[in-house]
Amino acid sequence: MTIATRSKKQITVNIMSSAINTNKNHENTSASNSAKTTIIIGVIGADCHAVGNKILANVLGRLGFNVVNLGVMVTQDEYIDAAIEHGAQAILVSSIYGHGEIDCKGMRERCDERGVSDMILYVGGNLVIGKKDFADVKVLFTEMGYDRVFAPSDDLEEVAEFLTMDVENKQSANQQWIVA
Ligand code: B12
Repeated sequence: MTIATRSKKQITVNIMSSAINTNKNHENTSASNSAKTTIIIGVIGADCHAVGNKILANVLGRLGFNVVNLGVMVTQDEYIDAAIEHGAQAILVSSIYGHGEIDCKGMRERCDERGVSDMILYVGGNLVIGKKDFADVKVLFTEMGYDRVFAPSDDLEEVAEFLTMDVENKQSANQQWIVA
């Protein structure tokens, strides 16, 4: 086994052992609380698929985000409550069981109603039932107001890069607005 293979295996073992730990509401999985960007994650609706959520929390925490993990079966208002409570810059919604279209609809409008119109909204997972062209899925969720839409196989390091870029853009847009 090469060093490269061994370290990849070790990372997988670490992630999987984290995935079987008991989940708690508002669990904070970041390496350090001083991380600048706070994100809210959770699995929406009646969806109880827990493994991907734990992996997301673990990986994004290790990549330097302050992750507030709401776990599974999260309502739209619970995400927004947590985002307001923790001063989060982004909400990452997961949907795995195929009912994403129903559960995720109205989230952008709810953010507007709750006074957090500039919240960055990402969504990912198995968003619709069965096999559908992902380009169509992307259009569907973008039209609902999600800033970015991710397939299950998308690279989480790239997700982190998008997050950093979108947060920076949001902050500079807010600063321009204050100056103007
Ligand atoms: C384990 C499992 C279960 C377990 C869940 C146990 C648990 N508590 O976790 C049980 C048996 C309970 C279950 C139940 C059901 N399941 Co199930 N389940 C699975 C299975 C086999 C594995 C899921 C998993 O852990 N994957 C591994 C993780 C790592 O992947 P992931 O969840 O996709 O998450 C990754 C990505 O999606 C991505 N991601 C996720 N969210 C987000 C968000 C953002 C913003 C980003 C960037 C990325 C991202 O990152 C994650 C980490 O890499 C899958 C099949 C499969 N092979 O995927 C079916 C599957 C997800 N289940 C399915 C279904 C239909 C169901 C049920 C509705 C079945 C039923 N009729 O009862 C119920 C739903 C129950 C409920 N209320 O949620 C379907 C969903 C079909 C669809 N979406 O079209 C699947 C795909 C099986 C299939 N091929 O039909 N299930």
